[in-house]
Amino acid sequence: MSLIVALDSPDREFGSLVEDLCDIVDGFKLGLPLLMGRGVDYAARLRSRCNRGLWIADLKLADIGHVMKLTTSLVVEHVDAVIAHGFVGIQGALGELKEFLNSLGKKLVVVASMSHPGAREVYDKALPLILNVIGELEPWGIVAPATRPQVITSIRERLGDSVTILSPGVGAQGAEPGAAICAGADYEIVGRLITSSNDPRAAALAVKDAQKQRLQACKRGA
Ligand code: FNU
Repeated sequence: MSLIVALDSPDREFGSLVEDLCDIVDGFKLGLPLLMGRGVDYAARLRSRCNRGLWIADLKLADIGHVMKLTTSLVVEHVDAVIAHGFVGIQGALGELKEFLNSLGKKLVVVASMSHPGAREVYDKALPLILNVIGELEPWGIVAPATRPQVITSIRERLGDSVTILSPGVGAQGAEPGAAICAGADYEIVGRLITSSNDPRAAALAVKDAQKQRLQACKRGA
């Protein structure tokens, strides 16, 4: 199963957790609080504890291309992919960022919709427009909410199999492990359910097991 662990707390030493989870997860996503609190070099220190899997900087960029590139350049050497918002559009923004990341052999991930309840207020309404942007831009990956699997299904139908879908919202935000994968996601992003556990390795293994069971059930049409 496909599991990426979100590391967000700025005041937590994640080194041993990363080492503990390294052989059982598919990657780590570094949040803004962590990167701002610890400094971008911390990404390199964490990565030295687990040099495998997909490492993502969740910068949630939403600016002109010039500034998104400047921000990205501060951390990009330590990660494989960077997350940006889709609503800023292509010209003078995401197009420039994608070109910059391509030139470095790095991946762009664009937020298609978000996992919190307020995403219904604007994001859901804007989804068709954001999907136009994503369809034209063709980023490596997109973010879509595990909390609303029907959104994932409709995005997958619209964009096909070529895009990688990463889904946050599992655990602390209410989605059950495996639900997003059943709906068409490639990876589930899980933070607090694992990082706040007394035994993060056991929690991650439990998520993987639940994903497997859910996937078997949904393949049977349950
Ligand atoms: P957890 N995240 C999210 N929803 O939660 N990048 C989104 O729509 C989105 C995200 C991130 O709740 C969030 O920043 F686009 O503890 C956090 O790092 O499992 C993680 O996914 C969820 O953390």
